[in-house]
Amino acid sequence: MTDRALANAAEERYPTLGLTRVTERAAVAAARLRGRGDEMAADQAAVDAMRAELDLLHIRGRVVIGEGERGAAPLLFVGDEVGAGAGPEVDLAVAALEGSTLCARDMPGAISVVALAPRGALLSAPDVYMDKIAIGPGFPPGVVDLDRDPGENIAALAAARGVTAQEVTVCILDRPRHAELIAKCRKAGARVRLISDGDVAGVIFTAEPHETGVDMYLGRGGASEGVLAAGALRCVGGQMQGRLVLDTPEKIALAEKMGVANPRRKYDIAALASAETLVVATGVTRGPLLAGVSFLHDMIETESIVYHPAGGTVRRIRAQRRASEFEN
Ligand code: VTB
Repeated sequence: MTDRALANAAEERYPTLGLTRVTERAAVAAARLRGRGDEMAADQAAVDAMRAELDLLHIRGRVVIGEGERGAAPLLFVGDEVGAGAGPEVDLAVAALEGSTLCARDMPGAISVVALAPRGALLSAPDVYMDKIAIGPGFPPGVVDLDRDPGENIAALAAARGVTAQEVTVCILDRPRHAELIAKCRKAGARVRLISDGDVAGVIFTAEPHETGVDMYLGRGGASEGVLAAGALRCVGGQMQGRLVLDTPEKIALAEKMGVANPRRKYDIAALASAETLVVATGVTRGPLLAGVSFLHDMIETESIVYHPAGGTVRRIRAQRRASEFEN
């Protein structure tokens, strides 16, 4: 099938608008708790809302990336079955509230995000870290590589863009573990955009450098977040590589149980998320990618972005709905 045919087939097969309602509803539930300092409550509200809405979709869904292992989370755990019980069999990766700290502190960049794909098409990532590198579309394959020095990657990206390293911005999670990485990027001449949380959005920023000002994402974040971001970035033709951080025998054993034969494997974007992955995200707090939820007099406004499969379309959906629709 051509990319175009694949995209059309997937659009017809999957409930695209329905999936948007899923992240909209979760985002609204979380946004009611913006700035209240209670991450757990915001997360719970988003999870409850997302789970309820997912069950209205005509899919036979299985959560492969969710809120935690079975038993560790009451809803949306890995293996949880969602959907109305008819329709295509699909796998789901969900982050009902990605950046719960951002939401609790009413800081930019919290989103609700879901990826949907045919069975087996998303990496079943264990709950560990992943080392990641990502860049946007329009570059020759292999222009950057996870195993190269950050300075080399920055120079290669700058050369491919026809600019100097000074004009490259790298997004990195602000963590002590990244001190050396940050220093290396700055030494190479790049600007570093530090984010306190939310590296799904951090990776996706590279998809639209003109909007977000971010050219490259580097560093260690959640593996689940890596898979979600890969689904979106793949749609626009971006590049990404990730490697699970399996630094203890327990983590290696856990990954093995989930089908990871080579613990040092460097996954490219296609291995993280297949070409048929559909990703939808809705803003909770305002950020470079999406507006946050606005509570108007009797209306609620949301902004979502839909990444269609197979190098397909990116759609932004701005919805205004009656507040009463979100009451239960
Ligand atoms: C990132 C980020 C998340 O965790 O994956 C990060 O996307 C990594 O973990 O929003 P540490 O906080 O341990 O560095 C979050 O910040 C929270 O899940």
